[in-house]
Amino acid sequence: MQIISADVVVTSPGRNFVTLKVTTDEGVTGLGDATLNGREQAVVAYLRDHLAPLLIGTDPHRVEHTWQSLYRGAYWRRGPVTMAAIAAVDMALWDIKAKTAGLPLYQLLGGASRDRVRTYGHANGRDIPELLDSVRARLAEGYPAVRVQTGVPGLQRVYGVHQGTAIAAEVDGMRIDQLARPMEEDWDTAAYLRHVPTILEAVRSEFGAELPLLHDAHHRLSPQEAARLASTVERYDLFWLEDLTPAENQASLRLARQHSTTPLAIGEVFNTVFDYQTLIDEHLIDYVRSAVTHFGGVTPLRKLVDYAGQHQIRTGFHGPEDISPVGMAAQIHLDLAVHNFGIQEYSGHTELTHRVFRHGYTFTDGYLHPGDLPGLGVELDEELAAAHPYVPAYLPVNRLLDGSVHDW
Ligand code: CS2
Ligand code: MG
Repeated sequence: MQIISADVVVTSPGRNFVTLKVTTDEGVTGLGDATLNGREQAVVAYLRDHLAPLLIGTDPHRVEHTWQSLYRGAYWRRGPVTMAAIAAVDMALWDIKAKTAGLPLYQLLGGASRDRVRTYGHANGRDIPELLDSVRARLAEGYPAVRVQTGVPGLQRVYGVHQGTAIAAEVDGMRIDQLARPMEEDWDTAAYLRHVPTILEAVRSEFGAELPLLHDAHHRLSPQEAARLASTVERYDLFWLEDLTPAENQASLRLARQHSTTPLAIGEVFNTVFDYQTLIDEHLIDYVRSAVTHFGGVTPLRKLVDYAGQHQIRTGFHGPEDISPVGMAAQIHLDLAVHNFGIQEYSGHTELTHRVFRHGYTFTDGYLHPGDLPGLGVELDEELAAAHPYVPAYLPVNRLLDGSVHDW
């Protein structure tokens, strides 16, 4: 079997998605997700101009060899653009391999280790009453766990707070056609640190002590602030506290670990195992977050999961709307198969997105299952995809009250 074409499809059914479609001389095709929110076109160029030509004429079954060739052959390694492009190739080759075998991907990854995949949904509100209503809505949809985010008193626009549906084709309340320039959000860490305990206190008193609660600090705190927050919220028994501090400096998590037993999750912006080494070797985290789309694909992510598992660290793959149904399908197969599974983030997608990417995975009463279609189980409606062309859109930027830029 040989690859005869590798085509990049960019579509925007409410938000931008980048998909690689690999076709073989035997007519078997494979799909891969290469969506990098806010920098999509950089990955398109990397795929279209640099990787696709190298794939023509190669054997799609040589998944490991192709991954190593693309990673080592570039000389320049790592980084979100490179690893998203390689991820799309890797997913597509696994899709082809599993389709050729007539098996769903999870069967090639060791088979099912569980019956279904537990998820968590996003609850948010500008204030606490809105947040409580949003938690009720997620529970009514069957989510067994909920991430809680709200506005911060005194701040106008904060990450993770948008009105209306949980399945947002929006970024923090803005439609994609309103993001041709980065939306400005504002931030005040002191106000945020004062506010978080009141959020958790309100949710715990309304919904009780047993509901698994998650909160995302979104890379905004210094190591000292992170340690203080992890310690302050310990009494609320969170399922996890996410992205406490920008963890390029992995050692900075030591302080939080010394001051709290609150479970920590990190890694949605990490793209190789080297981003995690200190965090895993010193057990500074409890969950690894990288999505298959941003970590170079199924091949490296399953290796990371095994490495993390040696330290009793579990998975919590990133699963917002900007992971396409192709990337989501790939990680649900992994979720079902790996032993040290933790939880899967699942924001869902819009109805139009589900029509562009017809998929075999199911979401029922808060649990996912990849289904048993051969391969990833996803089909791309290229005609419908073409009807929704790319829309230039940036992620927001964060500013402190003095106007200086801060992590978003
Ligand atoms: C967030 C993401 O889901 C999460 O945990 O951190 O929504 C993140 O803001 C987006 O994926 C950025 O594109
Ligand atoms: Mg996050």
